[in-house]
Amino acid sequence: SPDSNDSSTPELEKAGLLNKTKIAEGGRKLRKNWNPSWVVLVGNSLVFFKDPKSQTPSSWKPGNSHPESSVDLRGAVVQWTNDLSSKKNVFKLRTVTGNEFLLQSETDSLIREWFNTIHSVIDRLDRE
Ligand code: I3P
Repeated sequence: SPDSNDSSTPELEKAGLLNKTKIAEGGRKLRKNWNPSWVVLVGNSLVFFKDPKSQTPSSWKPGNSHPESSVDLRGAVVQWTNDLSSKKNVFKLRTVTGNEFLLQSETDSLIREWFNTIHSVIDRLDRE
């Protein structure tokens, strides 16, 4: 479409199903609650959707679907962790506001791709 490179329409960089739990809010520890989440990386944000069965890669657009929450990646940190979960393939995402999430997949290659992509977005924002 003619608008596909409009700066007001950030490019969808990645979308997929991950297991997610929030473990801290504003630096305060939360009780874990793992759930499958449809995760969309678009522009500087990671956007989480509930009900992954009803989501498709094209349904991230505002109006098509209701995000559960959204994370600003500017100043965020990602870090692999073996200590914060009994699950394998877990990395932690911490935002500047002190929100912390664990993201996990049973598929090694898939979670590595997510880590690398998010990491590169954070690096790009750090250099701006
Ligand atoms: C938690 C649940 C989580 C587990 C967590 C448990 O119990 O089993 O899946 O995290 O471990 O406390 P509950 O359902 O009673 O809240 P992992 O799967 O990531 O290990 P934790 O307390 O050691 O973090």
